[in-house]
Amino acid sequence: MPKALDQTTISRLSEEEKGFDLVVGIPSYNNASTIEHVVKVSAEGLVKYFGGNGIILNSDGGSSDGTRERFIAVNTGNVGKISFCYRGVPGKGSALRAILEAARELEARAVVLLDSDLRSVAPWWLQRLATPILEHGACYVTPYYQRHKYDGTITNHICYPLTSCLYGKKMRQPIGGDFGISREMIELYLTKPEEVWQSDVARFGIDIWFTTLALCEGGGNVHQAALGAKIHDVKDPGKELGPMFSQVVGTLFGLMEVYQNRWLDVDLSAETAPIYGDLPNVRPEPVNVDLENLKNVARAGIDAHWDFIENVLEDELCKELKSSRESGEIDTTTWTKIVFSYSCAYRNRDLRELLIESLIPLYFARVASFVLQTVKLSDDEAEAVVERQLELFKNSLGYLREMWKR
Ligand SMILES: Nc1nc2c(ncn2[C@@H]2O[C@H](COP(=O)(O)OP(=O)(O)O)[C@@H](O)[C@H]2O)c(=O)[nH]1
Ligand SMILES: [Mg+2]
Repeated sequence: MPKALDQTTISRLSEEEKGFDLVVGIPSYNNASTIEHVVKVSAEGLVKYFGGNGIILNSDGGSSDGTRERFIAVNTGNVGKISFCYRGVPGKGSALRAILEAARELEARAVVLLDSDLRSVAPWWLQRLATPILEHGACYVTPYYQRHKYDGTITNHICYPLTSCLYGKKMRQPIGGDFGISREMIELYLTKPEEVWQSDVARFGIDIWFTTLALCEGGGNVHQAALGAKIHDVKDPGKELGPMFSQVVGTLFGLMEVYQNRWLDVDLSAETAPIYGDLPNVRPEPVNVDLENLKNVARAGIDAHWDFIENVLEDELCKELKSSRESGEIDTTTWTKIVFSYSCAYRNRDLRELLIESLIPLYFARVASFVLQTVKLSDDEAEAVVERQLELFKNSLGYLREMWKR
């Protein structure tokens, strides 16, 4: 029985034909100014690449700016569309749960999820995200975008290096938001217990949860879709990313315990998941970072949490960190050990809230340091810095394993 769909929506879905090749799912919460474009592009993509064999769903969180009305008003020709409000914990994860449930009701072969604040989305994105599933047996597809060097900071400094080195597949955008999901994975996600859907998975933890489960339980056939630039409503890391950070990183650390048998005693090579399609030659929009603000927030936060931080990290590491307390910057080596130490400590339920709270200023200091390190570098050169950071994570796995077992 669906949990995130209400009876009215279930009845509406039951009137649709069954067995679509593709469901396009668009979560929204106050995206009236951008959703129209995503809907138009989805309809075009469905017609052009899938012979119209699909439907567009909007799962809204109770927008007050007329998002749903905008969605409904778009003329999509013969392509059907349905908008509904999901039930459950307010958040992106609940919105996506409802889309998966709807896709299951419709017996769709695959779902493509597209964020409603996307401006660079194009019809061929659907083909790139769905074809690995429909034609090449993939269970799950993450996006592969060209992003500005300062965009995607949680991805670059935590999710990408940690997920790649733990689970043995490099997926450059594990929390990209635009995913392709197979029928098998839909089923698997929906069979997870209710308590999961009451956690941060119901919020912004959903993306890393999707990806981690696909890597650990999906049988290994995961792909990346070459999509070009991701242009959407960006957030300044020092000002707006706090709650998202806590939901994403809390979920990621929590899953390390669930799936410890996948990485604790297994040596993995971290090979790149196949990239489907040619990378278009595009230049992403620059993201502005308020560096002074970032460093100030970092310094103040590290100061405020110093006693706690000292308890979490080994003495040696604390000594290294003392200079960061003044500079508001953290280098890659120190950062790697901090992330590993925090992930170990996260097994203690009582500490979780404080751990995340105190990790945020440390993360800001890492981002500040990265910004300074790459200020004169092109996006490609900055990418090489991210890759080197991943290498360091990989080479330091022994440190993590030893600490985890202690
Ligand atoms: N239904 C619903 N959608 C949400 C909620 N929060 C975020 N979203 C949607 O999730 C997508 C990603 O959110 P966004 O804020 O752009 O996150 P970011 O791109 O990862 O920084 C967008 O389509 C949002 O509309 C929510 O509480 N409810
Ligand atoms: Mg966005």
